[in-house]
Amino acid sequence: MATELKNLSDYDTTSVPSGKGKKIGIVVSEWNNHITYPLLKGAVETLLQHGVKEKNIPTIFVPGSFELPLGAQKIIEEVDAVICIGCVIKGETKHDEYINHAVAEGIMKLNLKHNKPVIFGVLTPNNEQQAIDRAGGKHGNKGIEAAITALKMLKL
Ligand code: DLZ
Repeated sequence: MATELKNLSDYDTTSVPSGKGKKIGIVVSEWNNHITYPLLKGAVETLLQHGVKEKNIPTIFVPGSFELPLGAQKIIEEVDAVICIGCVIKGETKHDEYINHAVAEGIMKLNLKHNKPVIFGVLTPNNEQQAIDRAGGKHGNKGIEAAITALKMLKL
């Protein structure tokens, strides 16, 4: 998982399956939206670039990352895949651990229950700078990677 000095969003566009005809929903956490909105932008631009039509990218907003699984559950029936976008920055207490574990488990359960890709596009940084680095900074944009993951999983 070492990502130091690597821009994770550099990828070979020809290796990504087309999203033509696919409907991919996005659920975005409003908490830390200076981070989550750039992630959303990265995800949407990538889906469009790979053939998903704008009208086929329904996007909904939830208050915080904890609400991402329920948000995803609300739209999962109407789409082929869901991308969940959030950012939980470590603080003085263990709140981040509780949120991250709950969200990861909630998202995984949705994957298996609905047999559809539900992508964990949630940053779990130790500090603000690590978040910025992954939302269009020196480590790329995790929203782009979440979109690519969705397209690859739809191809399985
Ligand atoms: C409460 C809270 C805190 C302290 N930190 C974050 C965070 O860093 N990132 C995030 O997405 N959400 C945070 N939240 C909000 C929770 O996700 C949730 O919205 C509230 O606990 C209400 O359920």
